[in-house]
This record gives sequence, structure tokens and C-alpha cells, in this order.
Amino acid sequence: MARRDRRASLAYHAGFVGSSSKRRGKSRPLLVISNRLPVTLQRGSSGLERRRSTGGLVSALEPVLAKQGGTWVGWPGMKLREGETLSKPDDPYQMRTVELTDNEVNRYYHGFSNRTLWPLFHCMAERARFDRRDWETYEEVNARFAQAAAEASQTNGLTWVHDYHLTRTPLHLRRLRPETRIGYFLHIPFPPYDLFRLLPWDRDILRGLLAADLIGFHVHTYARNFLDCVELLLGARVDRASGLVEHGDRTVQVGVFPLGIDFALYDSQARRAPPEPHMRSEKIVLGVDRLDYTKGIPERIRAFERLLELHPEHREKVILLQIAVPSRFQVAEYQELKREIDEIVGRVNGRFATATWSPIQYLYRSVSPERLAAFYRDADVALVTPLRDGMNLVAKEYVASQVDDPGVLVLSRMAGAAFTMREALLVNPLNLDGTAEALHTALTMEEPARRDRMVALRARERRYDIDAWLQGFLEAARDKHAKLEPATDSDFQAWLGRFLAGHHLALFLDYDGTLTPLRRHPNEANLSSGMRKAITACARRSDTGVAIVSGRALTDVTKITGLKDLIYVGNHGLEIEGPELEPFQHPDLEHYQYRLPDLTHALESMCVPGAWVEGKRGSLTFHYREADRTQHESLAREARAHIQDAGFQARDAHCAVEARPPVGWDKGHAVLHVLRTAYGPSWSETVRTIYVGDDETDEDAFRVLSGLGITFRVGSADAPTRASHQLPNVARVQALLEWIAKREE
Ligand code: ADQ
Repeated sequence: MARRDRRASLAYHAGFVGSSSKRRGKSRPLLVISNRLPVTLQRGSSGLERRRSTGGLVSALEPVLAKQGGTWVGWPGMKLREGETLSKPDDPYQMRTVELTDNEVNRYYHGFSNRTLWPLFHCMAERARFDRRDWETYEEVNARFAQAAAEASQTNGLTWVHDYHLTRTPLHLRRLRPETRIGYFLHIPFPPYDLFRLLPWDRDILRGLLAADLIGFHVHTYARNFLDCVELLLGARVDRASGLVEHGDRTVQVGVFPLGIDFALYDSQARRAPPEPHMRSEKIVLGVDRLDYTKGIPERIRAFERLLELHPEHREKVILLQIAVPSRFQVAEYQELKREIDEIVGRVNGRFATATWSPIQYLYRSVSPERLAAFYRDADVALVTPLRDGMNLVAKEYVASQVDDPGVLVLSRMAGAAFTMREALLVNPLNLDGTAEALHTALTMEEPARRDRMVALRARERRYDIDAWLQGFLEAARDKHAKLEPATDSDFQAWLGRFLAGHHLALFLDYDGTLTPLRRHPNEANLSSGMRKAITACARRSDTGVAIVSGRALTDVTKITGLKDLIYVGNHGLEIEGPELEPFQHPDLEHYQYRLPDLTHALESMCVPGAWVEGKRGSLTFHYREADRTQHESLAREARAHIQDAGFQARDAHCAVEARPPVGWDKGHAVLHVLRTAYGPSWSETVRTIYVGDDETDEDAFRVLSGLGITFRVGSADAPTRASHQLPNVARVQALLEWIAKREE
């Protein structure tokens, strides 16, 4: 089949990203980031020796990099000595190493990756360990991967981040390289919302991933789980039909790309492999796995034991050949699992063995590709029964190796592979009787029935092979057209309709960046006529009170807004006034007012062109937005030092540093003050509260209102926020206010 047709079919197969997979992208440099580099190292007599690692990811991506150039960033798996390098001059692509200390290997790799995310994402929450130090190290290491990628990054290529070890890397990379195209693929399941939210860093992980432009999963269920979490935990807008997420001011595409294997390779290896001496005259049921508790090896052996109990006619006629490759042996649970399997194998063999037959053969080792090909080809049944598995390549490799008398695949319905490999006998791995019966059916199936199933399985895997997966992902990642339609009245109705019904609304609006876009100079930030109309229409309703909350001085924000009958909160809450409201001024304001002139003088003396001081009552802001970008960091640092020396609190804002009296009073306190004085001590019973803001200082209001009101953060969603919802820009704030103004009474 022509390559083009094949991809069109994959698009249907892939669902969400279907319509976008239409053109073959030009060959651009590719930057791959994965936990491990594609080589395995050994220190031999002639120094560092490298071997290409095995595994689907490496065999898929390595040839692409070798052909079109690029870079692979990863951990080499061992400590390099001084002067040792991995790359050789004639390498077709670069390898950049991220080196890890022992502590980092322990906490980032064995810890957060494999003891927290791995079990939790496989829905085995009781095995997950939550340790703040593991998380912190994970975060540092993820940032280091991003740094290495940024240093290596080509100008216009795609950066493709892989797997659960690196969920925060897209965000760190986005900060370093805002314009880079980033793709991310998760190789393991994404858990349902109910489990995912057990993770204390749930929102951080989501934000880390959403910094990518395209996020790929093996199957729809994982993508749907992810979208649920994004919607429920970040309050982002989600379009399930097209897999789009509105993440602040960016749209992120979520896609389904079921991983395939190098079908032609497994097929040809199976045709060439010499017979395997281990294969005897009995029928063979084959299990091949990394030794991992997700793979369901003990349950599989018990199911085989059930077969021998329920169908004694198979005794002495069938063996289970279980091959397990050692994995993560440093983790205690994996050692425990190995002991458990040794014991079950011993027990079942002890129970059923005869003088000439032992029911289970167990090989605890990695086997060469040639031997594996022979095992796959000659096994009568592959018993692939993970308790949960992102995809499972063993099932696919078995099918590709069925070049002779066709065998039967018995496959766990908990593997991602089960979503497409329908012709397998699907089983629940925890239902031992059911698995034993499926095994009996497989062992007794007539040749024509086996062939019917295997022909269909092989056709699909041949068609949706590793190359189709790769092209599908790369094309979708390069498609820049995905954009979610802006939020409409029906979104606002869904978010706020029930919340507001029959209640008075107290509406708090930050000014700069929320009601007007940020301007070069605060004096230029005037309300548009549309926004002015929308605010006025809200305030005109008898069931709605509007307050403008700003870091500007009270007189300044009142003047620039220019609307009557609103409550105004200035100076980050230190000054408040409004109709029927006793004017408020924080008692310490006067004291700090006397201390301002010296600080103003100090800051003015460091002003370069493009920097200036905005004086307020009792506080001030040092702006540097218009100064040369290279000076920003040093200006901010120096300003912070002056502010602290003068006894004020320094807080970073958008290209500015604010000097605030250290009086423990912020926008959050001011909002509560307004609510209590305007509506009485029982305000939370009668009044609904909405707060809309765009910056760090609004987080204080989001915090006090969490659980009490609905809060919106405007603009980029990459920074952590406590807001319950997000809005991309000022235009959507206006749309929200227009809906509030016309909502049903
Ligand atoms: P894994 O959990 O490693 O991968 P799997 O997809 O089954 O699981 O791949 C295992 C690979 O190891 C196969 O290629 C297999 O041939 C090989 N292998 C297993 N035992 C072996 C042995 N004894 N000797 C030699 N080779 C052996 C993760 C996810 C999966 C997902 C893949 C790819 O957990 O769900 O399918 O990534 O995305």
C-alpha cells in the first residue's frame, strides 16, 4: 500500500488528530529527549564501548535521526570519567548527555519516576510513595534535561520529549525557548482523574505537559483521562471531539497514536531464526516480560495452574515457558516480586511435575533477538496478561513472528494493545478461571480458526507499524493550525449558571492585564469602549456589585477607570473606597509614607533609559519594561536590594519590582474586607463572588476565595495558579463580563 494511503488510515485509527495528518512534513532536524540515550555503555579495555540499545523507541527514532540529523538528549546510565565523551566524529547525529549524581538516580529515577509515577499511572496507588524530596529532585533533573536540550536546540526543528520520567521538561524548555515546537509522548497509561488527583503535584504535572504543542497517548482512554484531569484540576477549556485544550493563551493538541513495531524486522527474523533447542514436543504457552509487578506474572502462573486443575488432559502435553528480563532490581518491590515468582514456579512445578515433564520453564534473563524470534515463532500460544500496560509490544512482536503454523494470542484487556487487537482472545488477568478457559480454547482451537484470527492481527500490525506511528506523530506535531474556538456564552453558562442563579454577585476585577492589555507605560492602559460598556452594564444590575482591584494608587485607578458607583481598591488593597462603604486606609500606610522619599531617591538614582519610579501613597513600583532586555535582571536585583534595605517588602511584577509596606495585607485581605463590610459577616451565605486577575498579586485573592468563589486567571497558564479557571486574554474577559451583564435574573 502506498505510504500516503497508509497514513490516511492511521489518521482514522488515531482519532483526535485525524484531520491534521495529511502532508508529509519536510525533514527538519529532530531533537529527542528521553531518560536514557539510545546506547548502552560498557567500560572495556579499550575505554568506553557503546552498543545500540534495544527496544521499540530506539529502533523507531534512531534511523530517523541517522537520516535527517539532529540530537538525542539523555542520561548515559553511568558516570562518565573526565575526558570521556560519547559522541564520535562520524556520528550522523549528536548525543548530549545529562549526567546524574547517585542521589539524583535514587530520587529522580528510582524514586519519583519509578516509585511514584509508575505505580500511580498504572492505577496501583497503594504502591505509590509520595516524598517531597523525590519530587524536588525530579523537578531539578527535568529542568536540567530542558537546559541541555536548549543548549543543543536547532532553530526551527521539533523537540520530542518522551515518557513519564520527563513530564516537567516541556515547561522548563518552553521558558528557555518560548518559540520551540514541542511534542510529548507518554508510553504508559494516563490514570483516571480519581487516581491522578492523589498525586500532591497533580497540577504541576499537568502544567508541565501542557507546555508542549502536541501530547500523544497510545489509546483514547488515556487521552480522555488526561482531558478530564486538565478540565477538573486546571479549569481549562477542553474540546473532546478534536482533542484541543485551551491552556491560557495557547492551544494544545492532544492526540492518540497507538505505537506499532518494526513488523518487517520481526517477520524476517522469525523466518531466519534457527529452531530453539529449548522448544520440546509439548505445546508451548509463552510469556515474555520485563520482570515488573504490572505485568501480572504471578497471576499468569496461577491461571496456568488453574488450567491444569480444570483441564487435566493438558498435563504432560503443555508447558508454560516464562521469560523474564531483570528490571529495576535496586527497588525492593522488584526483589520481592522475583522471590514471589520463584516460589510460585517451585510450588506449581512441585505439585504437577512427573518424571519426564515439568509444567513451567522459567528463564530469568534477557534473550538475544534471534532466540526471541524462535520462541515467538514456535510458541502455540502467547499468554500476555499484564494487570495494566500502556501498550505492550510483546503481543505485537508475537503476531509479527507468526510466519508458520499460526498460534493464538491470549491478551489482557488491561493492555493498551487490547483496544486494537480485537481478534486476540481477550481476558481479565485477575479472573484466573476465565484466563484458564481462554487458554484451553487457544490450545484446542482448530487451524482454520487460528489462521482467521492471526491473518487479521498481522494485517493490522503490518499496516500500523512503527513507521506509520512515527510519521503520524511528526506530522501532527508540525501542524500549527490547531486552535480552539474562543469561549462563548454556553461555556460561561456551564461554568457560572448554577453558581449564580438567584444570588447577588460581588465581582472583583483586577485592572492592568485583565481589563486592558499591558502597555509600555501605565498611563497608556486605557479601557476600550467595549470593556467600559461591559463593566457599566454589570454594575447597572441591581444584583451585581463591581469592584476594581489594583496595585495602582487609589486615585490613579479611580481616574483611569473613570466609572462612577464602583468600589475601588488601590495600592494592592491598602486603600479602599466606594459607594456606601466607609473609606478604608491601612493604619500603617502613613508611617511608610514618611519612609518613601529616601527609597524613591535611591531608585531614581539607578534609573537607566526605559526605567522609572511610580510613586504611590506608602508604596511604589520600580518599572523597567522599556529598558534594554540585557539589563532587566540586574536592574531587578538592584531594585530589590534597595527596597529591602529601606524596610519595604519587594515583590516581582511584570517587568517591575514593587515596594510594599510589610504589613501582612494584600489583595486577598482587601477582598474579604470589602465583602464583610459591604455585605455583612454572613456574606458567604448570600453573596456569590467572582474574581478575575492576571498576575502574581491576584494569587492572594485566589487563595482566600478558594472554595468560596470562582476565580479566573488571565493570560499564560504556565505559572502555577490557585485560580479555578483560566481565560486566555482581555477579549475573553470582556466576553465574560458581557455574559454576566445579560445573565438571567
Ligand atoms: P515496557 O513496559 O518495557 O514498555 P513492552 O511494551 O512489553 O513493555 O516492551 C518490552 C520490550 O522488551 C519488548 O520489545 C520485548 O521484546 C522486550 N523483552 C521483554 N522481555 C525480554 C527478554 N526476556 N529478553 C529480551 N527482550 C525482552 C513501556 C510500556 C509499554 C509500552 C512500551 C512502548 O510499559 O506499555 O508498550 O513502553 O511504548
